[in-house]
Amino acid sequence: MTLEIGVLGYRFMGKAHANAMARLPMFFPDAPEVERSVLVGRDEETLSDAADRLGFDSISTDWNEVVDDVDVFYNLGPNHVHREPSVAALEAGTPVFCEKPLAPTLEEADVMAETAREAGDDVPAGCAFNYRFVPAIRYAKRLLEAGELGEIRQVRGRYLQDWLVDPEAPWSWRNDEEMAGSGALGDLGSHTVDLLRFLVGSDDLAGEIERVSGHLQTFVDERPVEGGDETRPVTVDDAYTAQLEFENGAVGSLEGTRVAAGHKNDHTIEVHGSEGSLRFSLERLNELEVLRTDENRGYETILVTDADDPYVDHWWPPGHVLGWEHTFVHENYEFLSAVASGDAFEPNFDDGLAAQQVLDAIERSDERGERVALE
Ligand code: SOE
Repeated sequence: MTLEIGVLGYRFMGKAHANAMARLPMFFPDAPEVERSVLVGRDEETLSDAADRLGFDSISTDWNEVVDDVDVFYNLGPNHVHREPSVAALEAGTPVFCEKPLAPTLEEADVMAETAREAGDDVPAGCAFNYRFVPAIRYAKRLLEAGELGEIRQVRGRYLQDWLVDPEAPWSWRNDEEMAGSGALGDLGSHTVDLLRFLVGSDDLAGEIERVSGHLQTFVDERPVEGGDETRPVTVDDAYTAQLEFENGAVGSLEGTRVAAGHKNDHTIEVHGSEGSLRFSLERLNELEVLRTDENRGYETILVTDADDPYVDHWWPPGHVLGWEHTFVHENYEFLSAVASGDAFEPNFDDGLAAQQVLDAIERSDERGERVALE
């Protein structure tokens, strides 16, 4: 059976997912066969060029016509376009893979998660948190779940970028509250929150995040529109920080920013337990650093490229490192396999909603100037 895929969005994420689909038959021969069937967007000319480049058979400028026609619908559009087409697809019984954050607001994320629950387990609704599919992150999860770090006491997550340091950097939908929801908080913080939930969120580790305090800041209030003299207001945060309290009493701190000069896509996670610590950096994504308290003489660097490391046997011999794009191949493999077999897929819309609840609480805390509990 060949799965016909409809994809809304052909820019950054469209390219990343189309590339992943193209790699599947070569490197994951047990993945279901897929056909990049229809590419959805607004402008026919740009869409046709993109469809040729990304290997799609056809184009459509109306997602309504696509959502119940295809076997799987990918929603890779800007955040404000996540809800309506995703809900329509799920109501038509079509599995959906939606980019993160799940929606601009908690209310919209709630509706999406509720629709996904009603659609049932055999209509997977995935939220594309691709960093869960880094082999070193999976390796870290194994260590944590085997109890090797003991009781989890403290976690730290930082996602630093610098593409808005320059006040003349152009305005985009990512700077607009209506379209994006929030700025660094939603775009980057959603990844960090999801990774922490994935790594330490189970009941026998730290559990869910229960209380937060947060602070959001915007440094440049308006930005030039590309190709004109106009400027538009920036209505989202350039940077955020937050403190977390987990169910088991563990504490955490988060940072996300688009103005950290010198940091391009620098996502780091650190976990400290009673028996040891671990740290991961996206800039060295083939490695995991682990310290055990019984050999407390500095971190050991583990090169996570052995054949028995997660996903690695599909690629190259040890040391022939993987990159950012491989995370998309792995998540597409897992998601499309779940669609074909009718198995559950995670991260799903409930995971997207859980991340959104934390982001929303961070915003509420910033507005009120006090620590808030998750609702
Ligand atoms: C832009 O900040 C961005 O592309 C995010 O939207 C992605 O989710 C992240 O992986 C890289 O940076």
